[in-house]
Amino acid sequence: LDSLPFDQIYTYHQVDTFLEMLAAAYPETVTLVNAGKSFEGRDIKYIKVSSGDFETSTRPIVFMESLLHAREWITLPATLYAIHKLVIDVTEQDLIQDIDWIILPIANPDGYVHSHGEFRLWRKNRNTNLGVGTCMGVDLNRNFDFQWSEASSNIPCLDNYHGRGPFSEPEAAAIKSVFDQYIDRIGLFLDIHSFGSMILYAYGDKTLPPNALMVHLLGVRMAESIDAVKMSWNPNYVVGNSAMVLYDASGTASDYAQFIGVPYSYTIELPGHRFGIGGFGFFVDPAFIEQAGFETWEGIKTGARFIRDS
Ligand code: ING
Ligand code: ZN
Repeated sequence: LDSLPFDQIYTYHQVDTFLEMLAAAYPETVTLVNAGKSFEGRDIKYIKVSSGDFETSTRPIVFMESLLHAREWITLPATLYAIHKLVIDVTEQDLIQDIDWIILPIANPDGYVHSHGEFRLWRKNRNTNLGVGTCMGVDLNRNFDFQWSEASSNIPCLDNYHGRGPFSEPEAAAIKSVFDQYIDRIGLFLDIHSFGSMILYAYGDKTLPPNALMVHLLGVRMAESIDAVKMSWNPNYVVGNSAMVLYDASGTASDYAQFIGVPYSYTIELPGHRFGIGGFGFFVDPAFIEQAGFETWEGIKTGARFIRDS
């Protein structure tokens, strides 16, 4: 447990076991919670990390999540690295002194399992879409209740199919339940995706939140923290409004978080495989796994300290 190797990609089951062991080994700081069940019935677990009593604390919360999209495997070790540095190998005590954390490593368990066994480039969840069409899966990052269906697809066979309605998918609803419970304390939301080396913020229709200047500022600072330690062959991070930098999108988790009042909400696109072209950017270079965790952690720390101090 104290030497979780960072040179490999863990399966859903291995992560589940790890979280159970972690909660058992560190009962003072870690609480394991089940946010709900996936379409196929897998648990969607997250940990709460606090040096005090999480529930009665008034500390700001950093909420981070990964693998909302199944094929974005590199995001998992990045999240596990953060857990490692917060709980097991604590070198910077201040990060748990005045900040509480919610970390949800596998937001789309069914899709993730499918991407291991059946189809490596699967993105969506595994809803059977019975009565809607013959293709499976809903894009969980189009299923949140902000501008739902405005810039996404109603065709179940497409990778950005938004589902039957806002929060129709149990995986998106599970994340919503976390927001519902802790919205007053969540100061920073990080939805970790890949790939593209980008830090993206609201909104997916090119409009901006009222505090966009500050959101951009913190985005730049997080990017600078990562760029300072990144591999030379990877590009610098690009920071900006998601629709201006990338493409229009609606119903995304990070837009939803910003809209309901989380002051700083980002989608972070980790770097792709260095030899990746097209879909191959999702493949994982074993030599980059630990580095991905290490460099992303630099950005996360910058974000966490900023919201603590502001
Ligand atoms: N990219 C994100 C996606 O869901 C995104 C990009 C996020 C766009 C948030 C707009 C808002 O398409 C990946 N790689 O999933
Ligand atoms: Zn994604």
